[in-house]
Amino acid sequence: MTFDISNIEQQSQSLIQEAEGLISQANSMDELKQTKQDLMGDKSPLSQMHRKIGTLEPEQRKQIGRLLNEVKERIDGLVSKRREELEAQESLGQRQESQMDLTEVLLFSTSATAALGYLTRGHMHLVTQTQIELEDTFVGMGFFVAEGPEVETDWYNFEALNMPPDHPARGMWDTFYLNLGAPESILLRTHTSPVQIHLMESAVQGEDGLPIYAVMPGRCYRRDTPDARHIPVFHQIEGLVVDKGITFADLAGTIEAFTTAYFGSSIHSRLRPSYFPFTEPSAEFEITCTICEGVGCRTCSNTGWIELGGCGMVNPRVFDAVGIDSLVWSGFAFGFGIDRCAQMRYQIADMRQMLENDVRFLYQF
Ligand code: FA5
Repeated sequence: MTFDISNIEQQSQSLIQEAEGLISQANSMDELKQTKQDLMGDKSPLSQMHRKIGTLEPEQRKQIGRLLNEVKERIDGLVSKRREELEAQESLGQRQESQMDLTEVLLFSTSATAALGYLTRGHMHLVTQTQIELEDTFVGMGFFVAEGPEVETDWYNFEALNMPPDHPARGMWDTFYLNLGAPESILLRTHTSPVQIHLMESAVQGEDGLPIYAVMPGRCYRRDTPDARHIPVFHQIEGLVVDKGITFADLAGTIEAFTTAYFGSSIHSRLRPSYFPFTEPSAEFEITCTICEGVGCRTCSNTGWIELGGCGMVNPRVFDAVGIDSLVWSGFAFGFGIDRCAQMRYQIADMRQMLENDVRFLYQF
């Protein structure tokens, strides 16, 4: 638009109307800046008009000057108003982006505190709860609870358990080594069985002596590829009984008594021949599938049974390693996954969920 001095008032009105339309259509600060430049910049009709004022008669100059100043102020006002609107929209958008989902608070809360909208206090992780329940079950059966180190020497994790260097059974456990080789390998224990060795050593050397009826829970580490039933850092609970006249029937009876005490009377156990270097004979023990209660389902591959752990009679070579006379004493040992136990008990499809720290998962237990 170019200004025609003879029609200045009408043209001022048209300019204001045009400015209103353009300014209201500016949807960002950049667009608004450009619109202002088009309306009021050096090349705008308004500036061109200002430049012409000098050529007018003094009286006309005053009148048109005032009119153009009013147009300029009006456009300035429209631009400022639109700027404020855009700033408000921008900060609302930012707040919405960074906003917490307050409905999650209710998700994490128990029904009692949900009404108040408060976060509940934290609670023990499912695996810790399961460990404590397992310990209680075994304590109720006459066992005591012992612990051992997570960082072990090769001797405790392998050699004393009848796996000398180069024994092929070491391959059963893919190991994280902290220091491989001389003078002795240091590693993260692959199972809780080395705690058997610590216990038997201190029973022989210390005051407690024999017999032993103990369970030993703890964290274990393996270079296992994570899947629905395996994680690289998991938990086992080991059992060890050393007494006079202990037989395989005691082992089978103990496993069955534990299974019904912990899982309920509809769940039973069975033993199947297996191999572990530190027990002879050895077995895998299975329990009735907790998902289908023995009928057969996908989880148990339609067998009705699920493997929980390994067991067997303490190998006399292990007794030799710790200085216990195997002609006088006999015993059994077992070991199974605490995480696997929780998975079975609470029917958790994928064990990896236990490590993800998603409180919506954890608060279910
Ligand atoms: C052992 O570790 C033997 N030490 C058990 C044992 C003890 C046998 C005493 C005889 C006498 P195994 O590698 O099968 O055995 O592991 C036992 C159980 O630990 C498994 O059945 C499973 O429940 C659990 N487990 C093993 N690896 C993992 C893993 N990567 N993630 C979760 N659970 C695991």
